[in-house]
Amino acid sequence: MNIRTVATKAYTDQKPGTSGLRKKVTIFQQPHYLENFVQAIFDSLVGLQGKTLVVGGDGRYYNRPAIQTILKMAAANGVKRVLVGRAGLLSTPAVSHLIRKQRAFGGIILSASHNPGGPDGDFGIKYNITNGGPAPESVTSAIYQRACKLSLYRIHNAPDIDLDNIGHSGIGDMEIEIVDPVTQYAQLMERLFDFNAIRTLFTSGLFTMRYDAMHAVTGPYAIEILENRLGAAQGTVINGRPLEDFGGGHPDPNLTYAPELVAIMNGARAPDFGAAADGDGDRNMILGRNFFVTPSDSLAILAANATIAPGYATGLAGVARSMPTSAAVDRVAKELGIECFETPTGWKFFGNLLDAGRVTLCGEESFGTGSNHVREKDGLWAVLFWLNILAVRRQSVEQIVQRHWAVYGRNFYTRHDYESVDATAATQLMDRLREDFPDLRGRKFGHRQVLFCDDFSYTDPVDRSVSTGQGVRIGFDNGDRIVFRLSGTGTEGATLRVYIESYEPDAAKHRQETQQALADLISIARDISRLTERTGRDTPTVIT
Ligand code: VG1
Ligand code: CO
Repeated sequence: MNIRTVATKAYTDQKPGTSGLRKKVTIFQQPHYLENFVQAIFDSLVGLQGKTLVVGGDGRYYNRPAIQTILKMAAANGVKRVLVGRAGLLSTPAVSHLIRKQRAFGGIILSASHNPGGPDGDFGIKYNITNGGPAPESVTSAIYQRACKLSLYRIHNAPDIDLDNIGHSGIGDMEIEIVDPVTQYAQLMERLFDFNAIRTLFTSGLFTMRYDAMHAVTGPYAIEILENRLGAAQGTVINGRPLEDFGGGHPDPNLTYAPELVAIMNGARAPDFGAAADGDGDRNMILGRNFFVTPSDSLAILAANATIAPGYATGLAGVARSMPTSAAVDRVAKELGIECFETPTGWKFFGNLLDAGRVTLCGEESFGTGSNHVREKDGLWAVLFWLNILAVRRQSVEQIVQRHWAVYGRNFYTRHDYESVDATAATQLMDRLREDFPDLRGRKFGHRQVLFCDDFSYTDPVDRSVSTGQGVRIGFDNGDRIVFRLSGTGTEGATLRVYIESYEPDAAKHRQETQQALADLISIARDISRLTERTGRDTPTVIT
């Protein structure tokens, strides 16, 4: 046999966060670090032998060597077949789709999503289960437990596999198939959306778009779908070539990290529609001409207009949003008479609701929107959904949003991130906030009074599993809300996220600038948490 069993020492820091294990590349490059985690995954999966896995990543630095290692280890651990995206590329939603379509046992995604890449950047690895979705906490904690005790891993002594050509190969008894990363995903999109209507819009000469792939994984998907299949002008997709360091950028589609697209959309003769996706293709940003659509509003608008798209023509079973996401979609759900769920942050919490058929659309304030078509959030899907709505309604992005607010009211919303804060200081800030609950309850801040404060805890309505400590919520009598959370995806110190929301029914006030409209609440949030005193920061690193 060509299988080697390698003695190794356990690493005790391999605890998956909000979305898989994310660390600096240099951490992953420590001896056996990647191998240990992969073996911990394989050891924790009951029934993996003889089954199929899907493997791919966002193309960042270390993607290729990691895939080679995973293939050799999969062969040594009894996997029967692995599907790999050509050049090692597969977007997160495309992996989710392939797992489902090929009835694979699961998939491994190499990505640190929106975190920067390159030798000094971040790398990540996450495991997705048979339904195509991120492993739930029961699985990720089993993997972590296993990693803490690991003493050996198995790997096949095989040469590297050619990842760049479509076709079949193998290692030992294990078959490997290199597949086109785009084709099956594009077919799925064609089934969900009215490609004819969108093509007519693009070829009318009255509509232009810019899509920023941020040199990350969605470039090939967007070029094939938008330009080749839908007839958008060449050059609609910018930064379309995946690069190992994302061209030095931060592949996070927001107003701060996508400055090129933002400048185009705010410039002279701006296109009608702008969009971007993140490193692994599961996030999206939606822009109109000189107009930004908050992800929370985007979710609400997709829900309100869902039946326009053929894939959702029969209506929605229900909707779900993460707790910090604004309640804009709740109002739509109420109007539609469908269920609306509030889950902890992270897509893994939507899986059970989607599998049980309780919800059709889900979303997070962090630029994530998706549906039951896969079990991940899906950036291009959201962009195509918007295109379908634009093609049918023939109004501008801004008009669609303004009219939505006129009907439902506007949930003013912002998130302030304080990145790379001292980890102890951040933890203490959260602890103190919790200690202050009794004192905060009922307290008055100008015309507002604190109605409730708690640490969000969630009981999954399907399997009754309980997740605690999911973020501090402070709710006011007028519906305003402040949420504090520590990020579970960062790799340096701690990132404190402060989420601020205020509902405004009066259409005359809907055109206010967001930071201005929320200025009061923003300063209440800073006072309550004694943010500057406790973190040494007086301004956020990123505002979305
Ligand atoms: C962030 C977002 C969360 C999202 C997660 C993964 O997590 O807030 O909504 O699901 O990233 O997105 P955190 O713990 O840093 O707040 V991605 O595009 O990295 O897979
Ligand atoms: Co992502």
